[in-house]
Order: sequence, then structure tokens, then C-alpha cells
Amino acid sequence: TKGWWGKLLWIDLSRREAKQVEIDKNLLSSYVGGRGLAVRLLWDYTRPGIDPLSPENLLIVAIGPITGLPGPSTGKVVVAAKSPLTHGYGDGNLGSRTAVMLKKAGFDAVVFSGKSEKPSYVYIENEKVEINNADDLWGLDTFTAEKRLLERHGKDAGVLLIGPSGERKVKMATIISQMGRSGGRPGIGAVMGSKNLKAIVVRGTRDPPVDDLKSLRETAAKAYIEAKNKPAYPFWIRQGTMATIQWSQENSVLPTYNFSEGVFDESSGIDGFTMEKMKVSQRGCPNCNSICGNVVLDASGEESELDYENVAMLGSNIGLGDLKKVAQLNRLADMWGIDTIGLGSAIGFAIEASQKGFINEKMEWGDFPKILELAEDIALRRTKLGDDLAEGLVHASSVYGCEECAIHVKGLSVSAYDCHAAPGMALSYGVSSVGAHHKDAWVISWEVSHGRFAYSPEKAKKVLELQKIRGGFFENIVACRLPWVELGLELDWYVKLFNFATGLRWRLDDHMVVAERTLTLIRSYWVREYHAEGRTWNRKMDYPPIKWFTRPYTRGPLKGARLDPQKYDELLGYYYELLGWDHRGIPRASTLRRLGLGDVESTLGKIIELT
Ligand code: PTT
Ligand code: SF4
Repeated sequence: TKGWWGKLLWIDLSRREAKQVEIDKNLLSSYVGGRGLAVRLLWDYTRPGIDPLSPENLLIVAIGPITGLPGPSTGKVVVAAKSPLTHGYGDGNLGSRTAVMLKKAGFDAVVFSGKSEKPSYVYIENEKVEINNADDLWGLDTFTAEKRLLERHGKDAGVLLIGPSGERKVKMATIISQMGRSGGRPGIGAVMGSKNLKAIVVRGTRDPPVDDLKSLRETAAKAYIEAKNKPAYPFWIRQGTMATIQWSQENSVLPTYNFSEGVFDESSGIDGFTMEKMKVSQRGCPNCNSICGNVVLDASGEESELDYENVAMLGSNIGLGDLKKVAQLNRLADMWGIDTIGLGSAIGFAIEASQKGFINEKMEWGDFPKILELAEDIALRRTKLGDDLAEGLVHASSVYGCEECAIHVKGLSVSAYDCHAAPGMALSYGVSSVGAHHKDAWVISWEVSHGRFAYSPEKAKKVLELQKIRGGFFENIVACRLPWVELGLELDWYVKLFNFATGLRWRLDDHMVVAERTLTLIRSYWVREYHAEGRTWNRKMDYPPIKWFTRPYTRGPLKGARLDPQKYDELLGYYYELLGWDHRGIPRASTLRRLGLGDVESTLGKIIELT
């Protein structure tokens, strides 16, 4: 089969051994790549109930059949592991030259098992693998360490690395690349740190196996032009994801004061137009002609690359209305290698808990010096409070109380859309594959103009449809979804690129089946891990944060809005029915069989009664 190499590189860090492993062709076409491949490997090769920070966990770096080939935004890579934050399936997706280089090196994925005795970094050049000493890199921030590695291995090498937060196993530590791209919100950087692995550097020089290179190139060239000609293109290039700040404010979903309100009085101080006036340059991921990384100078005069989620969570959510200050926090988060969403949520928790008397220390919304200090305390585990927050919101609320202040689903903090008045988006967070994340079903833009307050079967259907396209199709082929989401570049371009790469003649529907299989296997993995750890899976796991039910908005055009628990539960039921999952949110035996997951059925059936 073309498109895939059919090979993964397995690196056992305990034994300091690397071997090439053939991947079964059926497995590749059943899961395609990226997320699908990662969850299948975790299911097959990890013991149920492992400690995510133990050497038994696997760190998986996976690409897909079109990754690294010509085509709009194919420079992305998936990083996955059992999450130390949620104890379920965890992954992230980031732009990096690593994606392109891994393709050229000859692998569909790299799997790291075990733990290096000493701080190390791995250098991969085609089939050659070195496990190198990283004493001189350990302790460095991600910007300095990446620079040093590029000097050593050439500036076009692909680098994935962790910062001081990953080294300290902060549970929301991410993996960073290219000084400002980040992936792995559920603590994938902590897993890398637990393996004493500072960085992965990849170089490749081989020609990837492609079925019809000429047609692939021609189609890619046309798709690039098509993207550029879309009416939304010029404004996208101007503001990128930052335009969402004004959109969220207009639609009352901008997270404000730890997800208590959906509008922020100072939103114009942090929005896309303010960013435009400050912009000094633009960056992007490899193979992209719609580059959206907006670089500004922060409060200390350093460059910082902004995105919507970062600015909302480190801005309105903690009461900061000055973009330069927000940009400083954002840059530091990238240098420490910590998730900006998790960090903004932890700070929001602390301020609200302080104001409600659960934490003795006094903290105010928007108090920049105090916030800066707390951010560093969390990222570096410097104080007791910082250390507790570094363990995640579930832990923090078990220590300090104020469960209502902990805005998360399954332990993963909610990304930047408030859902007091958005039941469909609340469902999307509730059932996302990794805990609260908009990457699966960003239904909110559809929802605000399609019966916003309804809890209808149609809404559940839309959530699932988007989940399959975004959390399935794009995560499996491993390409950036933004040209489709933001410019309206048709999905068919990606289907064509996939077919020319692989020689298969798939339609979008075929990819949707793979997506459903992936989602169902991910759910099965969560259930397996929960039960192996002595917890019982139930539908409450798929509930959004309690605050959206109990504390209505107190200001703005939607004052008084809140979610209805009973109706939410009905909406959740519609969603389960569509997927063939039972009332607990567990896949039915017949569903597993229908999706070709018979082996999963027998494993799961031994742990729990399937319906
Ligand atoms: C993603 C999440 C997001 S989603 C953002 S901004 W966004 C935050 N970015 C962070 C950051 O930056 N630094 C940091 N220290 N922490 C951060 N945490 C947050 O992480 C990103 C773009 C964006 S910008 C989005 S939506 C799209 N995400 C994609 C995706 O998930 N899949 C896919 N196939 N294509 C995507 N394209 C877009 O990529 P996580 P990036 Mg990210 C700095 O990883 O864990 O999934 O969380 O990748 O290269 O930085 O590009 O408004
Ligand atoms: Fe990267 Fe933005 Fe291009 Fe997507 S659209 S590949 S996030 S630069």
C-alpha cells in the first residue's frame, strides 16, 4: 500500500534500543493514522490501569498518509499517551517540521516506551537513531533549547521538545515546537518528562511512497490556489484565530472571570483589531499558505505568537484587558511548555476560590504582578498553591474545595467558549475524546444561528457530524483543519489528496466510518482505564462543569442564561443513541462488532457487562 510507509519506529528508552516494526496494512486502513493509530497502539500495547507517568506508558508521535506531502496545511503531527491529567486517552496536534521530516525519514509513527536513566534527547536521521545525553539542555526553556538543537543538527531539522514544566511533570505540560506551537493539553509534555526525554529531533531525506505523485502535486497546487481565492482569506491572514475574540464577545461566549460571564467589558483591549495594530510578523506551520500565527511584542518587548484560546484564557478569563500583558503570559507559557488553557483555568480557579474564601491568599481579577507570579509558581511548581494547581483542577478542588470553580470535563480544563447559553457546545465539551476540548466538535458557530437554546436531536446530530470530521477525519489523516473551518476549503480536496497518496478510492463516507471506529475505540479505552483503576464509568462523566447549570450569567445581553440539567441529560441521550452507546455512555456489543472491534468487545466484556 502506498501513502503509508507501513513502519513504526519503536524506541525503548530503558534499554536504549530502537527497532523498526512493520505495521499491519489492515490496521493502517482501519485507523488511517494520527489519532486513530495512536489509540489502537495504546489499546494493544499498554497494560490496563498503568500509571501515566510510569515507564509503562507510551509516548506516541504519529503522522498520517497525507502529512508532509504537498497540500494545504499538511505540516501537523499528533502526540498521544495515556493522560496523567485525566487518566484517559490524551493527545494533541501541533504544527512542526517534525511532521514533514518524519514522513521523509520513513515512519508513520514513533513510539517511546520505558524511561531513560538520565536526561536524554533522541536524534533520528532516516533509520539511524541516537539516544543522546541532554545534560546541557535539561532545565532550559523551550526557545533556548530548540535554538541549541537547531545549531547542532541543522536549522531545517524537526524538533519536538519540553520545557521546565514538562521536566517537572506538571500535569498540563505540553510539547512545543518552532517557538510557539504547542500540542498535548492533557499533559503529554509531562509524559515526555517522566521518560527523561527532553527533545526529539528528526531529519529525513527519503522520498515518501505516493501512488500518483503527478496528480497529487497538481491537486495540491489547485487546492492552494483555491484556499487563497476564498473570500475569507484576506481577513484570515490579517487576524487569524484572533478574530474570534470579537465574535465570542458579540455572541456572549467569551470566557470571563473563570467562566462566570460570557462578555468582558475590556474585550476591545485584547481583540483581533488591537492585535493587528501591534503585529510585527506572521508565522505558520510547514506546507501552509494560510498562515495564521500572529506575532506581537509583549509587555517586556519580546515576541509572542497569539491565538484565540491563549488570549481568551489568559485575558478575559482572568480579568486582563491589556494584550501586551496577555502576550507576555502567553510567551512564558510557550517557554515553560505549559498549556495556556490549563494555565488560564488554574489561575481563574485560584482567583475565584480566593474571592470566595476557599484560599487564604488574596487575589484579584486582572492583578498582573500577582498573576505573573502565580503563573510561574504553577509552571515551576514553586509554592504549595502552585504545586497543587500543577496537579490539575480535580486535585486542586479536592484540596481547597470550591468544586464550582473547577471548570473542566474529566479533568481537562474547558477551552475558551463559555456555554451558559450554548447547550450544543456544552455537549461537545462533555463528549470530546480527550476531556473538554473544542477540537472535536466546534459546534458553537453553527449553534448560535440554529436554535441556540434548543436541546434537540438535530443538535446532537450536528455535534457528532463535526466530531467525526474534526476529531476523526482531520486527526487521522493528520492535516490542519483550519483552511476548511475558516476559509471553507472543501473537504473533497483532502479526500482526493488521500486517494492520490494511497491509491485507494475512498469517499468521505469511508473516512467517516474510520472516524466512528476511532471515537468508539477511544471511548472503550477510557472505560477500560477507569475500571482498571477501580472507578466506575457513568454518564455523569460526560457532563459539563456544574457552574453552567447553577450560576446564571449576571450581565450582558443574555443575563440570566444557564443550562438546564434535565434537558442536557436528554441531549446526551440522543448523542449516545446516534453512536450506538448505551445509557452509561458505553459502546454496545453490537456497535463494537459493527465497527470491526470484535476484539475490543471481548476485552471490554470481561471488565464490564456490555449491553
Ligand atoms: C490545542 C490548544 C489550542 S487550540 C490553542 S490555540 W487554537 C492553545 N495553544 C497553545 C499555545 O499556542 N501555547 C501553549 N503553551 N499552550 C497552548 N494551548 C492551547 O492548545 C494551533 C492551531 C490552532 S490555534 C487550532 S485551534 C487548530 N488546532 C488543530 C487541531 O487540534 N487539529 C488539527 N488537525 N488542526 C488544527 N489546527 C489548528 O492549529 P492541542 P499549533 Mg495545538 C502556541 O494542541 O493539545 O490539541 O491543543 O497546534 O501548531 O500550535 O497550531 O485557537
Ligand atoms: Fe498552521 Fe494556521 Fe496554517 Fe493551520 S492554518 S497549518 S494552524 S499556520
